[in-house]
Amino acid sequence: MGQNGRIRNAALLAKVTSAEHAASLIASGSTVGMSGFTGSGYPKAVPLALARRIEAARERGTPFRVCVWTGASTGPELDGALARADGISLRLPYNSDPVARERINRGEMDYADLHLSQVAPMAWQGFLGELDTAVIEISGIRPDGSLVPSSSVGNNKTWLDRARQVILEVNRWQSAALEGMHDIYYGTALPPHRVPIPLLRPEDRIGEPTFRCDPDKIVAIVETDSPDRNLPFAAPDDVARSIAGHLLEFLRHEVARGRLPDSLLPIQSGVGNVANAVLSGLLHGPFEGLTAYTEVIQDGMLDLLAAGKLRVASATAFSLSPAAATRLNAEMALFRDRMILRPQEISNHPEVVRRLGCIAMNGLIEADIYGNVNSTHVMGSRIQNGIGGSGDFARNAFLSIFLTPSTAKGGTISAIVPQVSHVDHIAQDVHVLVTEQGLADLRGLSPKQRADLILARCAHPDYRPLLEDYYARARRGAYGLHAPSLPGEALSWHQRFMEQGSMRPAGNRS
Ligand code: 0RQ
Repeated sequence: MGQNGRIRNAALLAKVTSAEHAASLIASGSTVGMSGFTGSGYPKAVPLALARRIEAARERGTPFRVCVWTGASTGPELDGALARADGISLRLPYNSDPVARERINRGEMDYADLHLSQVAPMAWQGFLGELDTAVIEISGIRPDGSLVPSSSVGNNKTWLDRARQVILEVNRWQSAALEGMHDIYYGTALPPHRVPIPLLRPEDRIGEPTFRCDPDKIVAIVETDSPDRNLPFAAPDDVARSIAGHLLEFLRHEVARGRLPDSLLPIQSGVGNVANAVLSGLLHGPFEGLTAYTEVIQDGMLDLLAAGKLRVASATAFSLSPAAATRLNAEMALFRDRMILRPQEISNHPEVVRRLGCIAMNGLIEADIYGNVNSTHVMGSRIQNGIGGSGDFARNAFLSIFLTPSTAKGGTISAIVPQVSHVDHIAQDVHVLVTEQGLADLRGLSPKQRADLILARCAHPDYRPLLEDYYARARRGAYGLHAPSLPGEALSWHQRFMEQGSMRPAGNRS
């Protein structure tokens, strides 16, 4: 049934229409909840049609903008197209699209950067406002009308429940074998009716394999056959390999001291070069029977699953290179029973992260000598991406690790600074800091002990003397010697970069 065989319910098949017609049902000024998480499972036809409609409206002199809520980042057909058309008034809860980022940083588009686990509960609390339309990519519709999720789950359950009207994109590109892999938990509630999330191990299934949706709310169904935004993966460079090396040595040490089990604890890992290097280090490392309780399943996790090193991976989305996506689709039988995709309020749930004792591994923009971390704002005011799930995991992890090269922008910026220009993760949530220079285990240390260790182990040699000089003068300062600082001077490093293009003082540009 259905042009692409994925719509197995006759009443819903009758609602198949064009992307243009579906987009015509979205009103200017309304709020649209779209699917999508780290470039997977986002709608690919309706947002493009909506962007064309917005551009046509502008040419007629009628401004047309919508609020866009998603799971996390999407793809160029959604954030890119709508931002290019200047069609987004407010975006939440995460963005990594370069066109949207520019608009946000030019002050032309509002952006609410939220903890990803909190978005669905906030939508239920009501202060975000009404949700007018849900536009959700799925991989199929069952005869009973239940919806088979696609390559991400994100906030889709909540958008389908909260929206006044629902538009579906049924994407044949997504593997039919995804059916049965998802675990959609319907037990969440607002206080005072909250109950414990009954998830005790990463492999536990506590919900249903499909989304429920009132068929009367479904106003349009669009059939597509389009790939996710799968970006090619950069192979780990020497810096990433060094960071991974320090971290793996530390994990071995923690196991030897009896502070971690042999199979470690459920890992959460970000995406990108450094995370990739850590995962390939685990592939060749001594740990067996690993588990992952994380946001996204990336290439390295597939390799670990295929090698039998990783027993199970629980997440809310895939984030794969084109080669890995092709591999997953071809070898789904090998992987599917060991992967679970859940709503992001569960994949990132603080209660579950704390109970399981996750090992959180996240990137950063800069850390200060006391271990406070800025993950989001370059020079304190330009948003890079957003806090994403890093706060959900870092605050609640058994072991919260932050990983970064010690410099950025060709060495003109030190990632270790006297004082971060924006704080996402306070020092209490940063247990371990790793750069290619070394690893600082900050657990249980006082501010001055942390500073000594970060300077010695993590700072780049080009910047270490400058940091040591600052810190020595701060320790002679008169105001407070618990966490010594020279407030007037601390942010001068950022000032220097903005004025001179380097954090090194003039005359010190070797
Ligand atoms: O910008 O591409 O213009 O050169 O920031 O930096 O080095 O490519 O590193 O991709 O790991 O991103 C914090 C942004 C790091 C990411 C951040 C510039 C740098 C480059 C990217 P260019 P890199 P990464 C897990 C939980 C928050 C969300 C999160 C992030 C760009 O890790 O978004 O953790 N984290 N989610 O040049 C100025 C500095 C800089 C700097 C880097 N000190 N000053 N610019 N950059 N450091 C998510 C999942 O599980 C999916």
